[in-house]
Amino acid sequence: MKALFLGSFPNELPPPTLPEVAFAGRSNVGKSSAINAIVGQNGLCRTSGTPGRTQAINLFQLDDRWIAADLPGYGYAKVSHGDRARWKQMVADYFGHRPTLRLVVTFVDARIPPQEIDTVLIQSLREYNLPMAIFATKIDGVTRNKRAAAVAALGKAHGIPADRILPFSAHEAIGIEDARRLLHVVTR
Ligand SMILES: Nc1nc2c(ncn2[C@@H]2O[C@H](COP(=O)(O)OP(=O)(O)O)[C@@H](O)[C@H]2O)c(=O)[nH]1
Ligand SMILES: [Mg+2]
Repeated sequence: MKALFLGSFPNELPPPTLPEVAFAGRSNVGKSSAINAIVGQNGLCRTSGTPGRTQAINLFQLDDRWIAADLPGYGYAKVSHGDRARWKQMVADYFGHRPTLRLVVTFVDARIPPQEIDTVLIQSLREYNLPMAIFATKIDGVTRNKRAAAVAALGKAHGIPADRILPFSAHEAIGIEDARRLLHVVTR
């Protein structure tokens, strides 16, 4: 996939143009790794072992045709009250004012029980009436015969049919082709 970094935007975004897909998830969930794997370019998004403090939306233009918006991670315990409020404001502005937004992908960690904070985000996406998908990432960390049950539990907790949750792993290249197909279809 041809990729062009459009910039890191802590405040105002460039005006909406091409069809856009947003990627959301808790800090450290594996979002940057997943975007890199889907785009096929390691190092496009910075990955790290320590939850970042990036409070900005990073935009990438892909195949001259669509835009990926990497939203700041949430749920990191050590951020200040002010940062948390800023995060809320930023994503509310974004979800409410991006007419080109075709899909919001929420990444959840397949290795741990469903997280309340993810339910909160998914519920707010519903309130904005935004189409959504869930990528259950780090699925490599779940024993093969327990993967279906893990996905079912996530679906039940977040109120999403299990067949709309994509098992994913950047490390073991699981779900990458399905993700590419989905993103291609929604940005057509
Ligand atoms: N086991 C496993 N670990 C992953 C996977 N994807 C990312 N990670 C690890 O999770 C940590 C955070 O990854 P990163 O992509 O920076 O997460 P982000 O904060 O959500 O952007 C890093 O240590 C990655 O190596 C995956 O598919 N499987
Ligand atoms: Mg990241």
